[in-house]
Amino acid sequence: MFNLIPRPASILATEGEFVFSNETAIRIDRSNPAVKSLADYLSAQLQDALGLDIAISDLNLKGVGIKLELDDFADLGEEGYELVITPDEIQLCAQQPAGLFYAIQTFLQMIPPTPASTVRLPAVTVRDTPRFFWRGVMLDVARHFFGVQDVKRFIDLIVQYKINVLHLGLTNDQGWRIEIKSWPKLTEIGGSTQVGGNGGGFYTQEEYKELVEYARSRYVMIIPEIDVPGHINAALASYAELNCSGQAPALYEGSEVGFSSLCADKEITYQFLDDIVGELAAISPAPYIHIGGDEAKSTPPQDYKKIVESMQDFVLRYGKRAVGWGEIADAKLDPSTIAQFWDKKMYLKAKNQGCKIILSPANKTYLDMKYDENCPLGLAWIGYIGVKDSYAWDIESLAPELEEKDVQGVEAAVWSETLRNFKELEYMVFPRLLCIAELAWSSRKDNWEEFRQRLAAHGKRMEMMGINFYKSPEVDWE
Ligand code: TNX
Repeated sequence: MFNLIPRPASILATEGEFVFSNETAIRIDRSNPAVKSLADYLSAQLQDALGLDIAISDLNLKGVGIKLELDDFADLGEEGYELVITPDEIQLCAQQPAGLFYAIQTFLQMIPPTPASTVRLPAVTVRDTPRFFWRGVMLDVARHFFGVQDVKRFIDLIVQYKINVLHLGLTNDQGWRIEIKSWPKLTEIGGSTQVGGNGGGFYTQEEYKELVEYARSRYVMIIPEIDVPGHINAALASYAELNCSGQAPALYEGSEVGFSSLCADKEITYQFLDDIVGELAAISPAPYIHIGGDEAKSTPPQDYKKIVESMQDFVLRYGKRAVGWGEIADAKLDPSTIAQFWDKKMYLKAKNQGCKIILSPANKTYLDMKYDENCPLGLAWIGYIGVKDSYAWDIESLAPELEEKDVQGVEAAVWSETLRNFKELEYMVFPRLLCIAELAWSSRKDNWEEFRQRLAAHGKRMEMMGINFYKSPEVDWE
């Protein structure tokens, strides 16, 4: 009926309809600051969607309205919600503020993208809880840098589909994007360029905190990634003493992978990692730090283990849990560490060490892969990924040895070697991110035909938001 993405756990049509008017107000208990700011958010979004100035009034006052309420709904958990539309009122209820935020996202998707002068919503009861706690997307800001404004827009776009983790790839061969005060040349030198030259950039710690706060207010957790021991040329170019040879290599503006490595035999390598994790832990409230670990093709296996294990130790010592790409399972992992699986059966070694797994299979979730051979952007090393490809998979088809409980969640990845600006990024991310979001939130019901029809209705919505999405011929866009 409403073409919601992700599909809610249950949706039941009831009698009648709710009609918006000038008297429609948002009604809340003003003493709760989280609810108050959710009401402000909803009011601003409705202003955009309907052109109606919707006041915020007190829960106890009589009148037609949209009620936002926290109550004791234990079965809704941290993020679940109930959304009830009747002819008399609209109720958004949850146990926790995050649940209310998702009720709001669902509600906003119910409003027609090009509303008539009088907006009517059919009566309905929605009860909804997520499948996974970790519904993520990784944004590579190292290959091409995306500034604070771009990242904020990205957050605004992804939360509509109930994504709650933004993993920022802050370092790579081509750039170091986060200020580290004890190692200032990382950004002075290492942040000065990007793929193809022309630009570069980095976040100061203040800007990073601003992003974290912006994300937090939208119930998104930012996970910072410092990729070691490979993908490290930007740091090696900034500090000669980090190199085994003692010589700094040139900055790198190409797109190859696997050629750089930290030096396992040097004491300074561990001082460097300790300093970075310490500064990062101080500005990042998220309980996880991502340590990379992928494609370290120039690091001998013994050195790889030594560096990954030390990095994991620093992360634990600063009170965080480590996340790393699947390869880290070659090292000895703490069971609290999470392995992000992208290829082959990498997940088995991690599972055998008692670790949880994040599903990011490259052939389904790497949103920098071309849609098809005509796609002007993107890479194709794992093949093309059409919209249906990113939708039609699940744990049992992908990783039959894993059970639902082994899986921490699902994460898409937006590598940016070929993505020079935000419009190009949007083209690769949308609509495929909606497929991943559905997989991460909705209990599974693999039905491409049904999903494809719901997706068709989102074309107008994405247009209204100015998203440069790919109008895939697999979907009959409305
Ligand atoms: C693989 S698989 C990478 C990235 C590249 C990406 C390009 C993995 C964890 N890393 O370094 O940017 O492919 O598609």
